[in-house]
Amino acid sequence: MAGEPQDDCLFCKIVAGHVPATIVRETETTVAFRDINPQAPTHVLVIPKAHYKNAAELAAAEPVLAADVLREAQSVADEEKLESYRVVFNTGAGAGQTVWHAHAHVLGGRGLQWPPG
Ligand code: DGP
Repeated sequence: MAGEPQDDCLFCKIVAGHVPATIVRETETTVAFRDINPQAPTHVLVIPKAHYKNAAELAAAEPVLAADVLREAQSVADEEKLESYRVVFNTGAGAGQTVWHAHAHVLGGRGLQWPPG
């Protein structure tokens, strides 16, 4: 069920501490950890602890929690001293989503091209 931990979800396992991750921030409702395959000098994923399959489902079900994720993205950028950065929610396989637990990519520390690939 949406919002409940899923046994087969990698990011739920990171939230539970069953899969290791380099956690950089944690709040009551969110976890931020370094991406295993970084695409920039700073590449941190911010996730809600509750399981929603993508950002749209998260925002529809729990808008306050979606705002928590965005606030944490800013906190990561502050801690990493990023003057400019990008927050990305890949939504759907065609956009590159591979993990079906909502997550914000926080990317920075290098110049970022627009439009993205
Ligand atoms: P996306 O492609 O938008 O669904 O992003 C999923 C990201 O998750 C991708 O950039 C790689 C990252 N990732 C996948 N497996 C792991 C893992 O086991 N640990 C960490 N830290 N990141 C992972």
